Amino acid sequence: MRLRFVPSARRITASLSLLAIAVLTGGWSNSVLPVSGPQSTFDTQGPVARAQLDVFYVTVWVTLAIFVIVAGVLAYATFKFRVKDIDPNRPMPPQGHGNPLVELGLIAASIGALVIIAVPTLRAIWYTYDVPEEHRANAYEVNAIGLQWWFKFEYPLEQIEGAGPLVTGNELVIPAGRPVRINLRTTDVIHSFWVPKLGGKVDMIPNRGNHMWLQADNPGYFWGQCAEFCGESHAVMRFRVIALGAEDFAAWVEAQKQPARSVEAPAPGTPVATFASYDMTRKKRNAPGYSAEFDRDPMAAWTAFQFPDKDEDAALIARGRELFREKACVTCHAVRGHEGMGVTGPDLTHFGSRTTLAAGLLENTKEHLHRWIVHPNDVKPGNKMWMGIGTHTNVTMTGYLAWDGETKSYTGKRHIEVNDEEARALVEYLHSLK
Ligand code: HEC
Ligand SMILES: [Cu+2]
Repeated sequence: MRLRFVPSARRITASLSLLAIAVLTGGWSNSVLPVSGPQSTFDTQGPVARAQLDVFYVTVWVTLAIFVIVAGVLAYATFKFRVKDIDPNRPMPPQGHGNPLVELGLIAASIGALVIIAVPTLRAIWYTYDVPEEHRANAYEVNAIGLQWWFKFEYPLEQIEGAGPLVTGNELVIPAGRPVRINLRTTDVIHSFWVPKLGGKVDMIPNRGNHMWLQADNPGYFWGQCAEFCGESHAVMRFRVIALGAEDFAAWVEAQKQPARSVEAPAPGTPVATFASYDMTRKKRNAPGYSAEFDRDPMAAWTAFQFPDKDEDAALIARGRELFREKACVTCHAVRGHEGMGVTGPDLTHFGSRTTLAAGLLENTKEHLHRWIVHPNDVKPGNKMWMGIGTHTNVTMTGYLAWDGETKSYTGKRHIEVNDEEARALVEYLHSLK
Protein backbone atom coordinates (compact mmCIF):
# COMPACT_ATOMS: atom_id res chain seq x y z
CA MET A 1 0.00 0.00 0.00
CA ARG A 2 1.29 3.45 -0.80
CA LEU A 3 0.16 6.49 1.03
CA ARG A 4 0.19 9.67 -0.89
CA PHE A 5 0.10 12.87 1.07
CA VAL A 6 0.75 15.90 -1.06
CA PRO A 7 0.23 18.94 1.09
CA SER A 8 -0.20 22.09 -0.81
CA ALA A 9 2.60 24.42 0.17
CA ARG A 10 0.26 27.33 -0.15
CA ARG A 11 -2.27 25.79 2.23
CA ILE A 12 0.38 25.06 4.85
CA THR A 13 1.80 28.55 4.64
CA ALA A 14 -1.66 30.04 4.93
CA SER A 15 -2.58 27.99 8.06
CA LEU A 16 0.75 28.66 9.71
CA SER A 17 0.56 32.37 9.16
CA LEU A 18 -3.02 32.43 10.43
CA LEU A 19 -1.92 30.66 13.59
CA ALA A 20 1.07 32.98 13.93
CA ILE A 21 -1.12 36.08 13.58
CA ALA A 22 -3.56 34.74 16.15
CA VAL A 23 -0.80 33.88 18.61
CA LEU A 24 1.15 37.09 18.12
CA THR A 25 -1.87 39.32 18.57
CA GLY A 26 -3.03 37.40 21.63
CA GLY A 27 -6.38 36.85 19.93
CA TRP A 28 -6.10 33.09 20.34
CA SER A 29 -7.97 33.06 23.62
CA ASN A 30 -11.27 33.32 21.83
CA SER A 31 -10.67 32.27 18.27
CA VAL A 32 -8.10 29.67 17.31
CA LEU A 33 -7.46 27.64 20.43
CA PRO A 34 -10.20 26.69 22.89
CA VAL A 35 -8.72 28.44 25.90
CA SER A 36 -11.57 30.57 27.18
CA GLY A 37 -13.55 28.11 29.37
CA PRO A 38 -14.52 28.68 33.01
CA GLN A 39 -11.16 27.27 34.13
CA SER A 40 -8.99 29.03 31.56
CA THR A 41 -5.67 30.37 32.82
CA PHE A 42 -5.49 32.65 29.77
CA ASP A 43 -8.61 34.59 30.72
CA THR A 44 -7.02 36.12 33.83
CA GLN A 45 -9.18 38.18 36.18
CA GLY A 46 -6.73 39.22 38.87
CA PRO A 47 -3.12 40.32 39.47
CA VAL A 48 -1.84 36.97 40.78
CA ALA A 49 -3.15 34.99 37.81
CA ARG A 50 -1.74 37.68 35.51
CA ALA A 51 1.70 37.41 37.10
CA GLN A 52 1.57 33.63 36.61
CA LEU A 53 0.50 33.99 32.98
CA ASP A 54 3.32 36.48 32.35
CA VAL A 55 5.87 33.89 33.50
CA PHE A 56 4.29 31.40 31.15
CA TYR A 57 4.56 33.81 28.22
CA VAL A 58 8.20 34.69 28.96
CA THR A 59 9.04 30.98 28.89
CA VAL A 60 7.03 30.44 25.73
CA TRP A 61 8.67 33.34 23.84
CA VAL A 62 12.22 32.38 24.87
CA THR A 63 11.78 28.72 23.98
CA LEU A 64 9.94 29.64 20.79
CA ALA A 65 12.88 31.86 19.74
CA ILE A 66 15.31 29.00 20.45
CA PHE A 67 13.11 26.63 18.49
CA VAL A 68 12.93 28.95 15.48
CA ILE A 69 16.72 29.49 15.43
CA VAL A 70 17.59 25.78 15.85
CA ALA A 71 14.94 24.59 13.42
CA GLY A 72 16.01 27.30 10.94
CA VAL A 73 19.67 26.31 11.07
CA LEU A 74 18.73 22.65 10.78
CA ALA A 75 16.47 23.27 7.79
CA TYR A 76 19.10 25.43 6.12
CA ALA A 77 21.84 22.81 6.59
CA THR A 78 19.58 20.00 5.45
CA PHE A 79 18.67 21.69 2.21
CA LYS A 80 21.96 23.36 1.47
CA PHE A 81 24.11 20.26 2.01
CA ARG A 82 21.78 17.57 0.79
CA VAL A 83 23.29 15.01 -1.61
CA LYS A 84 22.30 15.94 -5.11
CA ASP A 85 23.91 13.13 -7.05
CA ILE A 86 24.54 9.64 -5.84
CA ASP A 87 28.15 9.08 -6.74
CA PRO A 88 29.91 6.23 -4.89
CA ASN A 89 33.31 7.82 -5.56
CA ARG A 90 32.40 11.13 -4.02
CA PRO A 91 35.02 12.10 -1.42
CA MET A 92 34.01 12.45 2.24
CA PRO A 93 33.00 16.08 2.97
CA PRO A 94 35.36 17.93 5.32
CA GLN A 95 34.71 16.87 8.96
CA GLY A 96 35.01 19.32 11.81
CA HIS A 97 34.55 19.35 15.59
CA GLY A 98 35.47 21.50 18.51
CA ASN A 99 34.97 25.07 17.41
CA PRO A 100 35.67 27.10 20.58
CA LEU A 101 33.89 30.16 19.27
CA VAL A 102 30.68 28.24 18.54
CA GLU A 103 30.81 26.34 21.82
CA LEU A 104 31.43 29.39 23.98
CA GLY A 105 28.76 31.21 22.05
CA LEU A 106 26.22 28.46 22.73
CA ILE A 107 27.08 28.38 26.44
CA ALA A 108 26.67 32.14 26.65
CA ALA A 109 23.38 31.98 24.74
CA SER A 110 22.03 29.26 27.09
CA ILE A 111 22.98 31.29 30.15
CA GLY A 112 21.37 34.33 28.57
CA ALA A 113 18.14 32.42 27.90
CA LEU A 114 18.05 31.07 31.46
CA VAL A 115 18.61 34.51 32.96
CA ILE A 116 15.84 35.98 30.81
CA ILE A 117 13.50 33.30 32.19
CA ALA A 118 14.83 33.32 35.76
CA VAL A 119 14.49 37.02 36.50
CA PRO A 120 10.73 37.36 35.87
CA THR A 121 10.14 33.91 37.39
CA LEU A 122 11.82 34.81 40.67
CA ARG A 123 10.05 38.16 40.71
CA ALA A 124 6.68 36.39 40.23
CA ILE A 125 7.46 33.85 42.95
CA TRP A 126 8.15 36.74 45.32
CA TYR A 127 5.06 38.64 44.26
CA THR A 128 2.62 35.71 44.45
CA TYR A 129 4.01 34.35 47.73
CA ASP A 130 2.12 36.76 49.94
CA VAL A 131 0.09 39.98 49.79
CA PRO A 132 2.56 42.79 48.94
CA GLU A 133 3.58 44.81 52.00
CA GLU A 134 1.89 48.02 50.83
CA HIS A 135 -1.50 46.28 50.40
CA ARG A 136 -1.38 44.20 53.55
CA ALA A 137 -3.47 46.60 55.62
CA ASN A 138 -6.29 46.28 53.08
CA ALA A 139 -6.12 42.47 52.83
CA TYR A 140 -8.98 40.16 53.78
CA GLU A 141 -8.17 36.81 55.39
CA VAL A 142 -9.82 33.40 55.05
CA ASN A 143 -8.90 29.82 55.86
CA ALA A 144 -9.47 27.17 53.20
CA ILE A 145 -9.50 23.59 54.40
CA GLY A 146 -9.41 20.63 52.02
CA LEU A 147 -11.30 17.44 52.89
CA GLN A 148 -11.94 14.36 50.80
CA TRP A 149 -13.69 15.63 48.56
CA TRP A 150 -14.86 19.12 49.32
CA PHE A 151 -13.68 22.48 50.66
CA LYS A 152 -14.48 24.18 53.93
CA PHE A 153 -13.99 27.94 54.26
CA GLU A 154 -13.56 29.80 57.54
CA TYR A 155 -13.76 33.56 57.96
CA PRO A 156 -11.63 34.34 61.04
CA LEU A 157 -12.55 38.04 60.79
CA GLU A 158 -16.27 37.25 61.10
CA GLN A 159 -16.73 35.84 64.58
CA ILE A 160 -20.18 34.67 65.65
CA GLU A 161 -20.98 34.69 69.34
CA GLY A 162 -20.88 31.23 70.78
CA ALA A 163 -20.08 29.60 67.42
CA GLY A 164 -16.59 30.73 66.44
CA PRO A 165 -15.79 31.99 62.95
CA LEU A 166 -18.27 32.03 60.09
CA VAL A 167 -17.98 28.78 58.11
CA THR A 168 -19.18 28.01 54.59
CA GLY A 169 -18.77 24.99 52.34
CA ASN A 170 -17.66 24.82 48.72
CA GLU A 171 -18.42 28.46 47.94
CA LEU A 172 -15.92 31.11 48.96
CA VAL A 173 -17.30 34.63 48.88
CA ILE A 174 -14.65 37.37 48.81
CA PRO A 175 -14.57 41.15 48.45
CA ALA A 176 -13.68 42.18 44.87
CA GLY A 177 -10.75 44.56 44.35
CA ARG A 178 -9.13 43.62 47.66
CA PRO A 179 -6.26 41.19 48.20
CA VAL A 180 -7.40 38.02 49.94
CA ARG A 181 -4.88 36.02 51.95
CA ILE A 182 -5.82 32.37 52.08
CA ASN A 183 -4.43 30.08 54.76
CA LEU A 184 -4.38 26.56 53.33
CA ARG A 185 -5.00 23.55 55.54
CA THR A 186 -6.10 19.95 55.14
CA THR A 187 -7.62 17.43 57.50
CA ASP A 188 -6.68 14.31 55.56
CA VAL A 189 -4.49 13.98 52.45
CA ILE A 190 -2.71 16.51 50.23
CA HIS A 191 -5.04 18.72 48.20
CA SER A 192 -4.22 21.74 46.09
CA PHE A 193 -6.09 25.03 45.90
CA TRP A 194 -6.53 26.51 42.46
CA VAL A 195 -8.80 29.18 40.99
CA PRO A 196 -7.51 29.26 37.39
CA LYS A 197 -8.68 32.79 36.58
CA LEU A 198 -7.50 34.24 39.90
CA GLY A 199 -4.45 32.25 41.04
CA GLY A 200 -3.04 29.06 42.49
CA LYS A 201 -1.98 26.29 42.69
CA VAL A 202 -0.70 25.88 46.23
CA ASP A 203 -0.83 22.56 48.03
CA MET A 204 -2.73 21.92 51.24
CA ILE A 205 -0.38 19.63 53.14
CA PRO A 206 -1.08 17.78 56.40
CA ASN A 207 0.69 19.38 59.39
CA ARG A 208 2.05 22.25 57.35
CA GLY A 209 0.69 25.79 57.17
CA ASN A 210 0.77 26.95 53.56
CA HIS A 211 -0.74 30.16 52.30
CA MET A 212 -1.35 32.10 49.11
CA TRP A 213 -3.17 35.21 48.01
CA LEU A 214 -5.36 36.27 45.17
CA GLN A 215 -7.49 39.21 44.13
CA ALA A 216 -10.44 39.56 41.79
CA ASP A 217 -10.34 42.75 39.72
CA ASN A 218 -14.13 42.93 39.57
CA PRO A 219 -17.18 41.22 41.04
CA GLY A 220 -17.67 37.85 39.37
CA TYR A 221 -18.23 34.13 39.63
CA PHE A 222 -15.16 31.89 39.34
CA TRP A 223 -14.50 28.18 39.22
CA GLY A 224 -12.00 26.46 41.49
CA GLN A 225 -10.62 22.97 41.47
CA CYS A 226 -8.52 20.69 43.64
CA ALA A 227 -5.32 20.30 41.63
CA GLU A 228 -3.58 17.45 43.44
CA PHE A 229 -4.79 13.88 43.12
CA CYS A 230 -6.46 13.08 46.43
CA GLY A 231 -8.45 9.89 45.87
CA GLU A 232 -11.54 8.58 44.17
CA SER A 233 -13.52 11.79 43.65
CA HIS A 234 -10.56 14.13 43.15
CA ALA A 235 -11.68 15.14 39.65
CA VAL A 236 -14.99 16.41 41.03
CA MET A 237 -13.57 18.16 44.07
CA ARG A 238 -14.43 21.65 42.95
CA PHE A 239 -15.53 24.90 44.49
CA ARG A 240 -16.64 28.37 43.52
CA VAL A 241 -15.33 31.81 44.33
CA ILE A 242 -17.84 34.63 44.25
CA ALA A 243 -16.35 38.12 44.35
CA LEU A 244 -18.70 40.90 45.46
CA GLY A 245 -18.48 44.69 45.62
CA ALA A 246 -17.82 46.16 49.10
CA GLU A 247 -21.45 46.81 49.97
CA ASP A 248 -22.76 43.49 48.69
CA PHE A 249 -19.99 41.68 50.51
CA ALA A 250 -20.81 43.36 53.81
CA ALA A 251 -24.49 42.47 53.33
CA TRP A 252 -23.59 38.87 52.51
CA VAL A 253 -21.45 38.55 55.64
CA GLU A 254 -24.24 39.94 57.80
CA ALA A 255 -26.77 37.49 56.33
CA GLN A 256 -24.41 34.54 56.73
CA LYS A 257 -23.71 35.35 60.37
CA GLN A 258 -27.40 34.95 61.14
CA PRO A 259 -28.58 31.56 62.38
CA ALA A 260 -30.43 29.36 59.90
CA ARG A 261 -33.68 30.76 58.58
CA SER A 262 -36.75 29.22 60.20
CA VAL A 263 -40.05 28.80 58.42
CA GLU A 264 -43.04 28.69 60.74
CA ALA A 265 -44.81 25.31 60.50
CA PRO A 266 -48.51 25.77 59.64
CA ALA A 267 -50.98 25.15 62.45
CA PRO A 268 -52.55 21.68 62.41
CA GLY A 269 -55.63 21.62 60.20
CA THR A 270 -54.38 24.34 57.83
CA PRO A 271 -54.98 23.28 54.24
CA VAL A 272 -51.68 22.03 52.84
CA ALA A 273 -50.25 24.14 50.06
CA THR A 274 -49.49 22.37 46.84
CA PHE A 275 -45.84 22.91 46.15
CA ALA A 276 -44.32 23.02 42.72
CA SER A 277 -43.42 19.45 42.02
CA TYR A 278 -40.41 18.48 39.97
CA ASP A 279 -39.64 15.62 37.71
CA MET A 280 -37.20 12.97 38.90
CA THR A 281 -36.05 11.36 35.71
CA ARG A 282 -32.94 9.26 36.04
CA LYS A 283 -29.81 10.91 34.77
CA LYS A 284 -26.54 9.46 33.67
CA ARG A 285 -23.70 9.75 36.13
CA ASN A 286 -21.78 12.06 33.83
CA ALA A 287 -24.75 14.12 32.68
CA PRO A 288 -23.96 17.86 32.67
CA GLY A 289 -24.38 19.36 36.15
CA TYR A 290 -25.45 22.78 34.91
CA SER A 291 -28.28 24.19 32.89
CA ALA A 292 -27.53 26.34 29.85
CA GLU A 293 -29.28 29.20 31.60
CA PHE A 294 -26.99 28.91 34.62
CA ASP A 295 -23.88 28.71 32.46
CA ARG A 296 -24.83 31.87 30.61
CA ASP A 297 -24.95 34.02 33.72
CA PRO A 298 -23.87 32.24 36.93
CA MET A 299 -23.69 35.52 38.82
CA ALA A 300 -27.37 36.23 38.14
CA ALA A 301 -28.17 32.70 39.29
CA TRP A 302 -26.15 33.24 42.46
CA THR A 303 -27.95 36.49 43.22
CA ALA A 304 -31.35 34.89 42.71
CA PHE A 305 -30.36 32.09 45.07
CA GLN A 306 -29.98 34.47 47.99
CA PHE A 307 -33.75 34.89 48.34
CA PRO A 308 -36.41 32.42 49.50
CA ASP A 309 -38.44 30.59 46.86
CA LYS A 310 -41.84 32.07 46.19
CA ASP A 311 -43.67 28.73 46.30
CA GLU A 312 -42.30 27.37 49.57
CA ASP A 313 -44.30 24.62 51.25
CA ALA A 314 -44.19 25.35 55.00
CA ALA A 315 -45.57 21.94 56.01
CA LEU A 316 -43.04 20.12 53.91
CA ILE A 317 -40.21 22.26 55.27
CA ALA A 318 -41.24 21.39 58.84
CA ARG A 319 -41.28 17.70 57.95
CA GLY A 320 -37.86 18.03 56.29
CA ARG A 321 -36.44 19.59 59.43
CA GLU A 322 -37.65 16.59 61.46
CA LEU A 323 -36.23 14.17 58.95
CA PHE A 324 -32.89 15.94 59.02
CA ARG A 325 -32.66 14.85 62.67
CA GLU A 326 -34.31 11.43 62.30
CA LYS A 327 -32.09 10.38 59.39
CA ALA A 328 -28.92 11.20 61.32
CA CYS A 329 -27.94 14.00 58.93
CA VAL A 330 -27.25 16.02 62.10
CA THR A 331 -24.30 13.82 63.04
CA CYS A 332 -22.23 15.12 60.13
CA HIS A 333 -23.82 18.47 59.24
CA ALA A 334 -24.34 21.69 61.16
CA VAL A 335 -27.35 23.94 60.68
CA ARG A 336 -26.54 26.72 63.12
CA GLY A 337 -29.64 27.68 65.10
CA HIS A 338 -31.41 24.43 64.21
CA GLU A 339 -30.59 20.92 65.36
CA GLY A 340 -27.49 19.94 63.36
CA MET A 341 -24.14 20.16 65.12
CA GLY A 342 -21.94 17.87 63.00
CA VAL A 343 -18.68 19.26 61.70
CA THR A 344 -17.40 16.43 59.52
CA GLY A 345 -19.62 17.36 56.53
CA PRO A 346 -20.19 20.78 54.92
CA ASP A 347 -21.93 23.39 57.05
CA LEU A 348 -25.51 23.66 55.75
CA THR A 349 -26.70 26.70 57.74
CA HIS A 350 -27.28 28.72 54.56
CA PHE A 351 -27.15 25.88 52.07
CA GLY A 352 -30.17 27.25 50.18
CA SER A 353 -28.12 30.29 49.18
CA ARG A 354 -25.43 28.23 47.46
CA THR A 355 -25.50 27.66 43.71
CA THR A 356 -23.66 24.36 43.81
CA LEU A 357 -23.96 20.97 45.40
CA ALA A 358 -21.53 18.16 46.21
CA ALA A 359 -18.43 20.36 45.99
CA GLY A 360 -19.31 22.28 42.85
CA LEU A 361 -20.28 19.20 40.91
CA LEU A 362 -23.94 20.04 40.33
CA GLU A 363 -26.12 23.11 40.11
CA ASN A 364 -28.13 23.29 43.32
CA THR A 365 -31.53 22.53 41.81
CA LYS A 366 -34.25 20.54 43.56
CA GLU A 367 -33.79 17.64 41.14
CA HIS A 368 -30.05 17.42 41.72
CA LEU A 369 -30.41 17.76 45.48
CA HIS A 370 -33.03 15.03 45.47
CA ARG A 371 -30.73 12.70 43.56
CA TRP A 372 -27.89 13.47 45.95
CA ILE A 373 -29.94 12.81 49.09
CA VAL A 374 -31.44 9.53 47.88
CA HIS A 375 -28.27 7.99 46.52
CA PRO A 376 -25.15 10.17 46.85
CA ASN A 377 -22.92 7.47 45.41
CA ASP A 378 -24.73 7.65 42.08
CA VAL A 379 -23.62 11.24 41.78
CA LYS A 380 -20.15 11.20 43.31
CA PRO A 381 -18.44 7.83 43.57
CA GLY A 382 -17.00 6.87 46.94
CA ASN A 383 -17.99 10.10 48.71
CA LYS A 384 -17.82 10.11 52.51
CA MET A 385 -21.52 10.80 53.00
CA TRP A 386 -22.13 7.43 51.37
CA MET A 387 -19.15 5.53 52.79
CA GLY A 388 -19.07 7.15 56.23
CA ILE A 389 -16.20 9.06 57.79
CA GLY A 390 -13.14 7.71 59.56
CA THR A 391 -13.74 4.04 58.83
CA HIS A 392 -10.01 3.44 59.16
CA THR A 393 -9.90 5.01 62.62
CA ASN A 394 -11.61 4.36 65.93
CA VAL A 395 -13.91 7.35 65.58
CA THR A 396 -16.40 6.26 62.99
CA MET A 397 -19.29 8.31 61.63
CA THR A 398 -21.46 5.85 59.78
CA GLY A 399 -22.74 7.16 56.49
CA TYR A 400 -25.38 5.73 54.16
CA LEU A 401 -23.63 2.36 54.07
CA ALA A 402 -23.78 0.37 57.28
CA TRP A 403 -20.38 -0.17 58.87
CA ASP A 404 -19.62 -2.91 61.37
CA GLY A 405 -17.14 -1.62 63.93
CA GLU A 406 -16.48 -5.15 65.23
CA THR A 407 -15.40 -6.70 61.96
CA LYS A 408 -14.27 -3.36 60.52
CA SER A 409 -16.11 -3.89 57.27
CA TYR A 410 -19.25 -2.80 55.42
CA THR A 411 -22.22 -5.03 56.10
CA GLY A 412 -23.67 -4.64 52.61
CA LYS A 413 -26.82 -3.00 54.03
CA ARG A 414 -27.84 0.62 54.13
CA HIS A 415 -27.68 2.48 57.42
CA ILE A 416 -29.49 5.56 56.07
CA GLU A 417 -32.33 4.99 53.63
CA VAL A 418 -34.20 7.98 52.23
CA ASN A 419 -37.25 7.32 50.11
CA ASP A 420 -38.65 9.58 47.44
CA GLU A 421 -41.21 11.27 49.64
CA GLU A 422 -38.72 11.92 52.45
CA ALA A 423 -36.24 13.31 49.96
CA ARG A 424 -38.81 15.86 48.75
CA ALA A 425 -39.24 17.10 52.33
CA LEU A 426 -35.48 17.26 52.92
CA VAL A 427 -35.01 19.14 49.63
CA GLU A 428 -37.68 21.66 50.58
CA TYR A 429 -36.09 22.15 54.03
CA LEU A 430 -32.52 22.51 52.75
CA HIS A 431 -33.58 24.96 50.05
CA SER A 432 -35.40 27.08 52.62
CA LEU A 433 -32.05 27.68 54.41
CA LYS A 434 -31.27 30.99 52.72
C1 HEC B 1 -21.32 10.30 57.55
C2 HEC B 1 -21.54 11.69 57.54
C3 HEC B 1 -22.73 12.24 56.77
C4 HEC B 1 -24.06 11.97 56.95
C5 HEC B 1 -24.69 11.02 57.94
C6 HEC B 1 -24.77 12.84 56.02
N1 HEC B 1 -23.89 13.58 55.29
FE1 HEC B 1 -24.34 14.95 53.88
N2 HEC B 1 -22.38 15.17 53.46
C7 HEC B 1 -21.34 14.53 54.10
C8 HEC B 1 -20.11 14.82 53.41
C9 HEC B 1 -18.74 14.30 53.79
C10 HEC B 1 -20.43 15.65 52.33
C11 HEC B 1 -19.50 16.19 51.26
C12 HEC B 1 -19.47 15.19 50.14
C13 HEC B 1 -18.64 15.58 48.96
O1 HEC B 1 -18.95 16.60 48.32
O2 HEC B 1 -17.70 14.85 48.65
C14 HEC B 1 -21.88 15.86 52.40
C15 HEC B 1 -22.59 16.68 51.52
C16 HEC B 1 -23.92 16.98 51.68
C17 HEC B 1 -24.61 18.01 50.95
C18 HEC B 1 -23.97 18.94 49.90
C19 HEC B 1 -23.30 20.10 50.56
C20 HEC B 1 -22.47 20.93 49.64
O3 HEC B 1 -22.12 22.06 50.01
O4 HEC B 1 -22.12 20.51 48.55
C21 HEC B 1 -25.91 17.99 51.37
C22 HEC B 1 -27.01 18.91 50.90
C23 HEC B 1 -26.03 16.95 52.34
N3 HEC B 1 -24.80 16.37 52.52
C24 HEC B 1 -27.21 16.59 52.97
C25 HEC B 1 -27.33 15.51 53.82
C26 HEC B 1 -28.58 15.00 54.31
C27 HEC B 1 -29.95 15.55 53.96
C28 HEC B 1 -28.29 13.93 55.11
C29 HEC B 1 -29.25 13.01 55.84
C30 HEC B 1 -30.19 12.30 55.05
C31 HEC B 1 -26.84 13.80 55.15
N4 HEC B 1 -26.31 14.77 54.35
C32 HEC B 1 -26.14 12.86 55.89
C33 HEC B 1 -21.44 13.75 55.22
C34 HEC B 1 -22.62 13.24 55.72
CU1 LIG C 1 -8.42 17.17 46.68
